[in-house]
Amino acid sequence: MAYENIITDVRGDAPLRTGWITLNRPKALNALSDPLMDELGAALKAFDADASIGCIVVTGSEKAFAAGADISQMVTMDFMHVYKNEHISRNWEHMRSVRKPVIAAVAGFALGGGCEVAMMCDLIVAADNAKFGQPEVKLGILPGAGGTQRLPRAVGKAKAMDMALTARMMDAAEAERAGLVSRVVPLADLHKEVQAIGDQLGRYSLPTLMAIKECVNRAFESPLSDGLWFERRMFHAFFGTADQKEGMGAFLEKRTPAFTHG
Ligand code: DAK
Repeated sequence: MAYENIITDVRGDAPLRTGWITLNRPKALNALSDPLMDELGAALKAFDADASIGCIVVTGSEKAFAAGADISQMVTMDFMHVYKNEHISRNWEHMRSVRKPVIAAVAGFALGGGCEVAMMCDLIVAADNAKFGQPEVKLGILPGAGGTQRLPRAVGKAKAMDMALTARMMDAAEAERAGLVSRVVPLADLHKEVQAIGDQLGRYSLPTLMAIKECVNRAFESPLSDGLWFERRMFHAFFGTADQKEGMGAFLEKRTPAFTHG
């Protein structure tokens, strides 16, 4: 598929490489238009299905990860249009079905839908110029792609209410303190640091990474007892894998494991 709103490329030197998706509508600060979200979904699906890829990175420009859903596209929409066309859910939910780890590499603005897309990723690595916010209130709408649900789970009610009710932006340092982002790195090093994570994941067993992701996500969907039960069963299942024998064997033989992803 030829893309017009994103750029894809493959990077890294680990056995499993990293699929990069760069949001590329610089004139609109990567506003998340329908065509862009269609392409993002297609690229995520393609990398998820590619056996040579171990993890996926979603990034934007130095100025903006994404400044939100495209306001110029939404301004004339009415209820029946968004309802009948499944506005947002139709092409924003692909991220949730990706089984490989997805890293958001965020520089600049991650606002509204941009912040929500970042929160749908598994980890967020922020450049020191990153700014996160849910400013929808200023437009007379509310966060509609998970902002009222994922943000309080990440940063707690106090910060989430502050951001969503007042539209206050959080800088990278505050976002790290609050638990929204995993790491903050200098802007100049963002791609290098994120690729280092990609290379590290690319040397692990992919099914193990996928299972860890499933289990951690389960923590947000179920009571503790169910989550622990799910984790235990998954843990038991991994004693049936070649990668468990290889990982433990390699440790005891003091060598680097050569995982076969089986
Ligand atoms: N949409 C469309 N265009 C945008 C945009 C956006 N979200 N953000 C920026 N742009 C465009 C600007 O209009 C401007 O275009 P030109 O005038 O040059 O043609 C260009 O990008 C550069 O922006 P600025 O000139 O404003 O740049 P500044 O550096 O001065 O300011 C800013 C940067 C990020 C602070 C500012 O652009 C800004 O406040 N942008 C809007 C941020 C925002 O309000 N984001 C939330 C959008 S609402 C739904 C679920 C979810 C959603 C909706 C519905 N349903 C379930 C139905 C999600 C909604 C949102 O995300």
